[in-house]
Amino acid sequence: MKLSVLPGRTSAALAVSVATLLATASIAGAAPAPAAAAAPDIPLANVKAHLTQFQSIAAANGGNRAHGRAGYKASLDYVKAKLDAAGFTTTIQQFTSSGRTGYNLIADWPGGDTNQVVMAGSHLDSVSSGAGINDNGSGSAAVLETALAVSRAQYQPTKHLRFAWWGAEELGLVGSRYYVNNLSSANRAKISGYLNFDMIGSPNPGYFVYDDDPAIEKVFKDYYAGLGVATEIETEGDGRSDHAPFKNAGVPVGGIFTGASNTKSAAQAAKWGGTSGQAFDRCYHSSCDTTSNINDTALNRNSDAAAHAVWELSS
Ligand code: DTR
Ligand code: ZN
Ligand code: ZN
Repeated sequence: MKLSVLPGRTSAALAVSVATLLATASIAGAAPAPAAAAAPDIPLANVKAHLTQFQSIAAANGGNRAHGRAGYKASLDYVKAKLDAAGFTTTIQQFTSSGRTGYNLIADWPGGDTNQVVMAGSHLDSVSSGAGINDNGSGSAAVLETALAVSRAQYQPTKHLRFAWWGAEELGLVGSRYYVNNLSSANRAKISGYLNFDMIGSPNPGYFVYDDDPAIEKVFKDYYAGLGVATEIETEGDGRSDHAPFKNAGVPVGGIFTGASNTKSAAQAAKWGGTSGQAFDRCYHSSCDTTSNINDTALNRNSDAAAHAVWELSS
């Protein structure tokens, strides 16, 4: 049985854990079943630090991080540098859309069965009207921090982990569709699931779970149930984000979402808090989608949900 020592555990705590384990084993007469490695907590401060970086990048590059603009490439370079330093194998996939060059960033975590690939992704581009911090800095930062947590833990799951940051989602899922269309059928068949994170920190949040693959949906719903948080099926636009090309290619997909321009109902406000009669994100696709346009509780819960699903589905 491999004892994974998560960063931050004191040696005393580890000693207690080992002693308890041995005691249990000796009492029970048999070693307990190996516990599935649990995902570590994703520090909200780390996720928000990435959002601050994305906002600074937008401010230094014409006010946005849109496809084909300097702010997008600077965002990609920021994310790639973090992943390279953390031991990922990164690949930049280039494409052209609307006469401008776009880029996907793919990061593979070495190890695991490459015939069973678990992917987690988010679009990194914003609209041209603003910095795109909730849409979709929130998903991009959560996926980045989940990948960095894998590195910190030196997690070695059974399945192979691959993370992706898509370009030109706002132009019509261009980057993710380009990726899927350029997979061989053999490589496409190796993807056992794709998890999508697009808008997961909305200021007036709902807790929506994609109702696509039932097994993936259950992982998310069970996670929130453990927090005592009610969830609803995502209905604000099936197929309106980067999971759609994977789903259309037959890959099991899932994801979470905190809402965009739809209005929160009184019943939803009663169970989730926030303001009824108001959009989940009043700054959707607007210049006010800044670091002030984030609900910390939602971002915290959903970053942890992302890590939980990655650990659970790859173990
Ligand atoms: N297309 C996304 C916003 C969006 C709308 N409906 C959903 C459902 C699930 C995820 C995202 C979305 C965007 O503007 O990036
Ligand atoms: Zn958008
Ligand atoms: Zn989005």
